[in-house]
Amino acid sequence: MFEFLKKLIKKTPAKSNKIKKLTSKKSTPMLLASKPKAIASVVAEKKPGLFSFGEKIKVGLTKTREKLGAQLIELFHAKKIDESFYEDLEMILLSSDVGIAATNMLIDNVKFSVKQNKVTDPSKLKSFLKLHLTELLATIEQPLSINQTYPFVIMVVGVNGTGKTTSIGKLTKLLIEDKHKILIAAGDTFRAAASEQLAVWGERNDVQVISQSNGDPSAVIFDAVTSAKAKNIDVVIADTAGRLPTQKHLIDEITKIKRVINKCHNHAPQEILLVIDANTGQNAINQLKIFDAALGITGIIITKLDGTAKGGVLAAIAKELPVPIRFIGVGEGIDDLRIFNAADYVEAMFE
Ligand SMILES: Nc1nc2c(ncn2[C@@H]2O[C@H](COP(=O)(O)OP(=O)(O)OP(=O)(O)O)[C@@H](O)[C@H]2O)c(=O)[nH]1
Ligand SMILES: [Mg+2]
Repeated sequence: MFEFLKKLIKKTPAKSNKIKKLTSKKSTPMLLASKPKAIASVVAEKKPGLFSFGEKIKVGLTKTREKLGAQLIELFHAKKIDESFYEDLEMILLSSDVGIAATNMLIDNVKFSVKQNKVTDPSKLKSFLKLHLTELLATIEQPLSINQTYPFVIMVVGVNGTGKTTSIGKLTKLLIEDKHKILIAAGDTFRAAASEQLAVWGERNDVQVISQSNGDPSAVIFDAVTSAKAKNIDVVIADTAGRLPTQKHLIDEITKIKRVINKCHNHAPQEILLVIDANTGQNAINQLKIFDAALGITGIIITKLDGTAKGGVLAAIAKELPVPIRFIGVGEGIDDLRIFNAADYVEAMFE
């Protein structure tokens, strides 16, 4: 795990036991172990942007917060806590993309807290709602850990236009800041412009991009992993073409890509990141289910949280198919990728 992440996690308030277990696992990043311990934290100190999760996500979630906030203010001004109060709360959560299962669970938990604390004033409920949402989201707060056999291969997959290539550009920068040597594989051979787009991100980060004109995606990524082994590269990030969960032949193709990577290096790919556009709403769960069944998704990047996304889909994921949210995208720029932090996220949604 990045050293600066450990710092960040320590700062995070009350978590469920589950997440405590997840984040307290003592990992010994092979690469960082051989370097002065301070390096990553020095990098982090020089880059205050990495810590400004709260601010950027707060700006990003302005529209969500304004809408949600207005609804909640009205709700919390209700005279008493009764069934119609909970029905209104249910509607608010559902319209924020939280999904039925997570909404039911949150309402049950809020009801329990109300009873236990003998609360009768509706205005006190906000803190319970925040608490239980944070607990739920904390179960999928598990940062990326680059601590397995090298090269560590990250395969990036998802539906068309969700932000895969852009996220690779941003992630490359974060990993370079954590002192990793990176190689990018242009595994989207479907569109001619795709490798050009990736080449631009390669230049911005001063990182080599392996591509082939008219190449087979599996062959391009195989070449990149082989080259990474020869050059002692730590991390290979492989882009792939966008595909819909309904396009069976393309889902089959991506499982083949995974198999080929595994033939080149039997621990790889160590990470399969699904990139989800936050504006997708409840369809995100469907995307996750199909990509997970085909590939075994190990982590998620939620992009475009700076737009008009309602933001509740993360809670739906936590409840229905809890795959760790590694990062969130809060803009199109190279610094607009944030390590997901449940407490800060909930704070940005509500306050
Ligand atoms: N506002 C905003 N825009 C983003 C974010 N991430 C990506 N984008 C934009 O979304 C658009 C699509 O991004 P790409 O990275 O090309 O998406 P992709 O998934 O690689 O697309 P395909 O390869 O065509 O499937 C671009 O205009 C990006 O700048 C984000 O977090 N916020
Ligand atoms: Mg792309």
